[in-house]
Amino acid sequence: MKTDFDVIVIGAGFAGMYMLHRLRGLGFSARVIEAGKGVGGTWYWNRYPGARCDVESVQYSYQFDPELEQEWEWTERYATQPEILKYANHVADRYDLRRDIRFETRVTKAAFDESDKVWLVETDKGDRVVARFVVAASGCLSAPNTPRIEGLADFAGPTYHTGNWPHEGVDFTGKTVGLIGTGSSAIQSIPIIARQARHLTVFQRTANYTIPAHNRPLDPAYVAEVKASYREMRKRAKGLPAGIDLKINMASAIETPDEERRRLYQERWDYGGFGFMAAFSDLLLNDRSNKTAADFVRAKIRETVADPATAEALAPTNIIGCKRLCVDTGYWASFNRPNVTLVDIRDTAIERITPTGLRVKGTDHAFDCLVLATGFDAMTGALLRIDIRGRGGVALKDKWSEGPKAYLGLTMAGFPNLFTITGPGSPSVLTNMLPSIEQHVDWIADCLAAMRQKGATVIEAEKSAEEAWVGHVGESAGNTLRSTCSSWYVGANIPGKPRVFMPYIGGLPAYIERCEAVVAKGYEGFAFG
Ligand code: NA7
Repeated sequence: MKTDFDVIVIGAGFAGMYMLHRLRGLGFSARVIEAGKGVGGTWYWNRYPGARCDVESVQYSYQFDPELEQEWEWTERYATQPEILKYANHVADRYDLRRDIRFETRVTKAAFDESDKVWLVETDKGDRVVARFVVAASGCLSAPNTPRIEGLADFAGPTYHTGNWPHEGVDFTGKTVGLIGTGSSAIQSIPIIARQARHLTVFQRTANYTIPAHNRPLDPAYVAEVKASYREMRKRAKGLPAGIDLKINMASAIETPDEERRRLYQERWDYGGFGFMAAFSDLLLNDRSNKTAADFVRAKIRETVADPATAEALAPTNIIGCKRLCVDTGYWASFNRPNVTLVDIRDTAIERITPTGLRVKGTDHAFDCLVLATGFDAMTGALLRIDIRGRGGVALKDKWSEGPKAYLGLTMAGFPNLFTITGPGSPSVLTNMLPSIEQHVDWIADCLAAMRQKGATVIEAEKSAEEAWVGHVGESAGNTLRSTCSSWYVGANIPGKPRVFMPYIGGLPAYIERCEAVVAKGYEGFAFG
C-alpha cells in the first residue's frame, strides 16, 4: 500500500511540534493532526482564569535550539497560560510548522495493517491517511474528565470545564458560581473567580496541599544571568529526578532537630513552589518524615483561614506530595472572603445536579454557573479515546484492560511502529514536561534514522522487555508513598479505571540512562523487521 507520509503525529502541543521539527530535519515526511484550531496542546485548551505553569518559566521551555532560548523573553517567574501559548505560537512561526499541521481534526482510529506494515489513520473529518509510523503526542492531561453526576445535562445555566475553557473567556461579575474540585486547576482559578463572582461555592471531595508561588515579574538582570548560563542550568536539571533545577537537601526530615526542620520548611515556604518537597530527601519515603511536612502546611492553613471549621475542612489528611502538589497565589485566603463558601463533600457524593444548582447531603445549593475543575482521564485517556488497533486487530483498550503496558513508556508489544511521547511507564508527569518531551522526541527521531540506515521498516517492543519494564515501573512505585493515595497517577479519579501507578517514578536521570543503554545494546528489547 502506498504511504501518504512517513509519519503521522497526533497532537500539536510541545511534543508534536518538536517531533515535527526533528522529523523534517531528518528528511522524513510528516503530518501532524491536531484537534484544536491552533498549536499549544494543554496551553491551547486550559484557558481558565489563573492558569499558569507551576514549573518556573525559564525551565519550562525548549532547550533544543540555543537561539530560541536567547531570543525568547519570559516576563514572570511562573508564566501565565497566555504567555506560554504565545511562546508555542512563536515556535510554530519560527520553524514554519503550521504548513504540516492539519488543525481542527481529531484522529478517531489508527489500525496497523500487517500485510503492508503500515498504519491506516482515520479522522473525524473523513480523512484516511496511510503512514509507516504513528507518533502519539496526544498529552498526559488532555482528555477532560466530566464526572458522571446524575442530572448534569439538566443544569439550566452555563457549565464550564477548566480543561476546555471558552476562548472568549468568562466574566463571572455579578454571578453566583458553583465549582466542583480542589485540584490544581481549582486552586489556581478560585482566587480569581472569587474576586469576580457575587458568590462562589466550592465543593471539595479531597482537601489538597498547596505551596505559595510567590510569583513575580522577572528582573531583566536575572533573565540575562539565566541566558548566560542556560547550558549549565539545563545540565543540572537533567541530573535531578524531576528534571527541574532546584536544591535538594539530602538530610532526613525525621532525623533533623525540630527547630532546624521548621526553619528549613519556612525557608522553602518563603521561597515558594515545588522546591518545598525537596526540603528533605525522605518526604516521599517515610511517612513520619512526610507528616512533619504535612503538619507544617496544615499549620499554615490554620494560621491563614479565619474560620476554624473551614480551616479544618481545608486541611488535608493524606500524604503530602502523594497527589500532585499544587502551587498557588492566595488560595487559602480566598476562603476568608464573605462571598466564598466551602462545602465539604468527602463523606457524601454529590447526589445530583439540578436545573438550579446541585444537591448534596439532602441540601440544595443554587448558583447561576457551574465550573467543573474535575481534571482529566490522565495518561491513558487521550490514547484510549482513539480506536487504536495493533496486530490481529487487537484494540489498545483490551491490551490495557488491567492497566497500561508499555516498554519505556515509548512503545507497546503488538503495536509495531507506534510510539508514544511521555506515555504510561515514562517519567512524564513526575518531571518537568519540556525536557522529558525533548528526550523522548530525540530518542524516537534517532531510532527512525537508525532504522532507515539499516533498512528496517518495522520496530516492535518484545513482550518480555515490556513485561520487565512494567514490572520495574510497578516495583519502583511501590517503594514510595506516592502510590498510596487515590490520585490520578493511579487512575483513582475515573470510576472503573484500573488502579495502576502509571508514570515511572525512578527519575529522569535513571530513565535517560536506561534509554541510552537500550540503544547502546543495539535497541535491546526491540525486534526489527
Ligand atoms: P485534578 O488534580 O485531577 O483535580 C480534580 C478535582 O476534582 C479533585 O479535587 C477531585 O477530587 C475533584 N473531582 C473529580 N471528580 C469529582 C466528582 N465526581 N465529585 C467531586 N469532586 C470531583 O485536576 P486538575 O485539572 O485540577 O489538575 C490536573 C493537573 O493539571 C495537575 O495535577 C497539574 O499537573 C496540572 P479527588 O481529589 O479526586 O477526590
